[in-house]
Amino acid sequence: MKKLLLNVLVVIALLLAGTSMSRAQAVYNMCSITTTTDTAATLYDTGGPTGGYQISEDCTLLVQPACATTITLTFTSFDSETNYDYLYIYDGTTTTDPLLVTANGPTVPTPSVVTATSGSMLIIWHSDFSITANGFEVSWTSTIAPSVPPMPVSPSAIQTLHSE
Ligand SMILES: [Ca+2]
Repeated sequence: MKKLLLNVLVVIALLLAGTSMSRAQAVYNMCSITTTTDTAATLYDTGGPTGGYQISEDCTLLVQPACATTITLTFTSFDSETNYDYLYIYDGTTTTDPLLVTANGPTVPTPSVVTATSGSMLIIWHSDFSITANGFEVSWTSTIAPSVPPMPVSPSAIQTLHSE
């Protein structure tokens, strides 16, 4: 019986550890990485939270959290040169996948919150050869498919996990 209690405590501890891990938010600038498996993060233009972007930037960021059923991206701020500097958000891994939103100009796009359901989100940024602006701040969160059955978990199942 004590062993069962210990096992239950171990499972609870693992669940808590998982929760706190998914709460730790990364912060990136566009063009600093090309892929990420982060379930949640904040993304700025190349100038970061305080600076604008530069001319002639072309970058992609593929967001692919493991087992993501949804990835939801929210525009916190947006400011680019109208008609020339764009941020595209796709539901998938390539530009042939559904385009969720295109952002350009001095305000956040409509819709300002988009959700990818393919398991991947492709973010593409382009600025042309002249004129820059303040850039953007976006952030995403994910819904992850459960990888183990929810409670109740049998003691024998926990033993199996431990022996692996
Ligand atoms: Ca420009």
